[in-house]
Amino acid sequence: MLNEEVDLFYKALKDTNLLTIEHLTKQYIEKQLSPLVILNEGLIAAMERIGQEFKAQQIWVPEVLLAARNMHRAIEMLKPELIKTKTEPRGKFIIGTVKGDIHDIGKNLVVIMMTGAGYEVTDLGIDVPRERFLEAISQINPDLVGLSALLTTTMLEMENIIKGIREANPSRPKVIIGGAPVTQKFAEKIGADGYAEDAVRAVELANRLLRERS
Ligand code: B1M
Repeated sequence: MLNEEVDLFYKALKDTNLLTIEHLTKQYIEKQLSPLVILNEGLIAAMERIGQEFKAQQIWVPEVLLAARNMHRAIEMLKPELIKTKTEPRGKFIIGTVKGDIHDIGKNLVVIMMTGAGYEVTDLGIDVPRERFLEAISQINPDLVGLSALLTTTMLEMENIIKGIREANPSRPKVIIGGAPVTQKFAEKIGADGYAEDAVRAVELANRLLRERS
């Protein structure tokens, strides 16, 4: 996507009028552009700019909240396109953003992509404590659990949750983690089964882990 096009998404994310992002997203869907290109090269690239402005204290939480609201709406519009490839049921997947963390845009994308790939997904939402993960795991008996964190402080909670999961059952479910501050090295350090950089890679990782298991 051209720089000028990313500018359009950036401006639409900052617009208080929800119609701006709706019109723009609709226009790009009608252009038959891949929904993943609209998402990654348009929306996520624009949101990264907003993150940089936030870091530099050029904008404040209300503006970031506005951008998040607009991003949610655009993702809702892309959702039918993103899950078009739905296939046979593959396995059960539980996901949540860990305790202390309320960022959910990336986690919601993982939900959409995993649903589209045929997983039966239970979304525990945001700010999810270890006990809630353990309770859901004992009720649902998932093949995979996904943990998302966007803060360097809350990513530490992932280790605590993984310890709880392993204490209950060392081999099941597989645990995958992700979120902006998370790395492969960190995943290895805390005993996760894998790390995925984005929602598409989360599906690839989940498929690989389940293949290796069987
Ligand atoms: Co927050 N925030 N925020 N924020 N926010 C960040 C994360 C930050 C990097 C901004 C910055 O300073 N540059 C910074 C964290 C710094 C740090 O810890 N090192 C930050 C901060 C500091 C905060 C507050 C503390 C601010 C404050 O109150 N003073 C506060 C914390 C609240 C809390 O959680 N307790 C806060 C609040 C908020 C809002 C509520 C205003 C809003 C969130 C709204 C919402 O989510 N509903 C918000 C936002 C929007 C952001 C930024 C700007 C954008 C995040 C985003 O949605 N990106 C963010 C800056 C940035 O990341 N560039 C920032 C788009 C999204 C698609 O990407 O979530 O990374 P992401 O998901 C990616 C991958 O990471 C991956 O897949 C997705 C792509 O496909 N992925 C997974 C995610 N989870 C995965 C799980 C997987 C696999 C892949 O497997 C299970």
